Amino acid sequence: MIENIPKKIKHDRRLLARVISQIENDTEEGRNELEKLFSFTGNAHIIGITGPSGAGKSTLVDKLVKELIQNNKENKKKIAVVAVDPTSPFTGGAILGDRIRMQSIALNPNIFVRSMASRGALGGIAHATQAVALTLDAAGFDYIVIETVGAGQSEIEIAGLSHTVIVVKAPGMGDDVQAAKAGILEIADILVVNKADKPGTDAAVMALKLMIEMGYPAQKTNDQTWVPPILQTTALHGEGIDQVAEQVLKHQELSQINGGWQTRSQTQIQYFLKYLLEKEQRKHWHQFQQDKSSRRVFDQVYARSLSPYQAIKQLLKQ
Ligand SMILES: Nc1nc2c(ncn2[C@@H]2O[C@H](COP(=O)(O)OP(=O)(O)OP(=O)(O)O)[C@@H](O)[C@H]2O)c(=O)[nH]1
Ligand SMILES: [Mg+2]
Repeated sequence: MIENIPKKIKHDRRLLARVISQIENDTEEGRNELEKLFSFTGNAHIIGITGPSGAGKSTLVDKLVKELIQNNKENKKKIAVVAVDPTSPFTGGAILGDRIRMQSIALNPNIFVRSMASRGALGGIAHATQAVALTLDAAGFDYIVIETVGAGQSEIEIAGLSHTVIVVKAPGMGDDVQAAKAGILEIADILVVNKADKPGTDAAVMALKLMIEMGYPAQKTNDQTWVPPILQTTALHGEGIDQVAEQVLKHQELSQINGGWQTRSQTQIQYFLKYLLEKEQRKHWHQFQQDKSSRRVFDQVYARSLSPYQAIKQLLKQ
């Protein structure tokens, strides 16, 4: 048992890395540690970055983090990056790739980069990511950038884990507007068309603009309504990154004024609680399956003498 973890992980990176692993793997030690850290969380601004594979998210993160650090020379902001990798932990290839693409930030003492393999654990990826983010929050990081591949579920989940969501697209990646529409409007705070050096950029920007205009009719917006800006970047050459950083700071500022920030922080907590509750329920389920009296209830349902609704009521009573 490590004494005074909250203080120590602020200064000891190896300890921080170890604690993160325990918390990520949801070990008993990890849960104990998070228990101690929890009251020190709630300060970090969490930035989620999602979008199709290969859109340039990691390249953009690398440049964005540098920009945010440079923006804040005087008061030395600390930034952590969590790259959630969808590939198997056994290949390791893509994780290494992320490390290389984020090379220029990995050596800065105010920046901490962490890759997570997403293992396909039952609903656990989002939870593990969130637990890691809480640890970094307690360790005093001002910004936590979470990169995840935008594939179905994880795209929705990232919104529940972040204060600012950046959706990255690249021109000519074949994701038609219809498909892009699903979910994007609900989750994107900032839209980025990366690889603006490639043909098709204008068309991609136009398509997104139309979508935003339909979603946010001008007459309904007011000073406190955030309308997602559409930015163009060539992350590879660091072009347009200053605007992304500027919009992130603007969004952070506005959401702190209009209450959006606090609402999202509460949503994040709700996600965490929901996961824990569901986990408890899964435990119940395993117990039911082993328990004799539960099996009698099952038998009645097999025989159609009891409805599933009644059965659950009885099981919960036991
Ligand atoms: N032409 C061009 N290529 C870029 C740009 N940004 C990134 N790339 C390249 O696109 C490829 C994918 O970039 P990544 O940053 O790994 O993309 P990603 O979205 O993180 O990919 P995954 O993590 O695998 O989903 C790399 O070869 C980058 O060098 C850009 O602005 N222009
Ligand atoms: Mg990446």
